[in-house]
Amino acid sequence: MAYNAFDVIKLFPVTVKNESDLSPYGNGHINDTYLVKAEDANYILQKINKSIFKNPPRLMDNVVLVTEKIAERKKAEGTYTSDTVLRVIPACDGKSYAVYDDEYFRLYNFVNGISYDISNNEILFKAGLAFGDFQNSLDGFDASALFETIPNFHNTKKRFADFKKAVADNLSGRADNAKKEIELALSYEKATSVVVDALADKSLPLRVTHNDTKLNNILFDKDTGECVCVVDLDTIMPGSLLYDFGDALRFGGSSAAEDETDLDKVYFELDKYESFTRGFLSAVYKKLTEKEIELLPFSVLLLTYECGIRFLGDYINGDTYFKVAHPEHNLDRARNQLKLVVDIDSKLEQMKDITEKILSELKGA
Ligand code: ADP
Ligand code: GN1
Ligand code: MG
Repeated sequence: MAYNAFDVIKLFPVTVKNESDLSPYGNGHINDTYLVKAEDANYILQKINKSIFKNPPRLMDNVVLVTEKIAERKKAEGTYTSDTVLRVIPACDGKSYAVYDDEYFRLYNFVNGISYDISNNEILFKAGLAFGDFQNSLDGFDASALFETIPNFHNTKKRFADFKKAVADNLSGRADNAKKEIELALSYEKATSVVVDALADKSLPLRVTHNDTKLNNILFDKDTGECVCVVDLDTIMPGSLLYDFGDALRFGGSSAAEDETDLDKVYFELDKYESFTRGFLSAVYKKLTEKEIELLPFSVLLLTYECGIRFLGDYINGDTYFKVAHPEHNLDRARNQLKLVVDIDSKLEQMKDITEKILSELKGA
């Protein structure tokens, strides 16, 4: 680490007495996150991963735009409080970020809530409501006002091409350790064009979406269990609502953590699908098109597959993208996601029946 977070925090208008008042925080795979215990309150300091987000100032323009819009909405609803709504704390020079040693940092208020890596039905229902409500809050957002922070982020055709290139280049020399997984991944090529092509021919609507709806990007009140706030706004861009639905269930619908290595413990849980879907649809069902509804179950397969090939490609590329805790971490994650893909594939009909049941309940209600 080429920087000392204690020096970085001096670029922001908060008073922190000791180095020990800053500590690594959370389980994100991308940015460096610290809890800051300042004199007046707690904060979250983050180093933005600039090898992934190539233009941090423009990324921060997005984050400021979106957080301000959400704050306005909460104020209008009368639900705004300073520790439940995410806020960018400007640096001493007034910018939404600070530069230290050629790296970009930002400060947020600490939102009083906890995040989960493994879920139960109650949490998932609330997560569904929260992501559905978040999707509604992006409605009417001018997509052209948003910078595309990672172009082609959920372009599964491009992801597949990148994966094939990783296998062909085999930069780490580790492709031989993953022959079975590569073969399985390649056999799903047909799935990769379904959503991308439908967005291109406009049979699916382009919306503004969160694009990284994993459960630990929601903060819950640890006493009441209610969802407090959706965080990790770095990938808010135009996309399909199916990305947010599918990615949330990729993570939340699993019986196990994303890096569980005992694959007998990894399967897709239909009751979790039902709980999340009930929450999500109760927030958004009125605006869904028929094609979006039809593709809800498939989107879970697609986003799980996409993540699986991203992990596997990163393993073969030599772990240049996701943070890893040990050398086989990305391979473990990829095996886990691909196991889920096969299981989800065998459950698509049941997922469809559950979706229809929930929709008819909501429409009858
Ligand atoms: P990454 O892109 O690396 O996933 P996140 O922005 O998701 O980074 O932050 C990592 C974790 O830190 C989140 O999963 C969440 O648990 C926690 N977190 C992020 N922002 C806040 C905040 N403002 N208040 C409280 N916790 C936060
Ligand atoms: C990353 O940033 P984080 O940890 O919330 C990744 C997601 C993946 C996820 C897999 C910007 O999410 O796309 O689905 O890991 N975020 C980015 O756990 O690539
Ligand atoms: Mg995150």
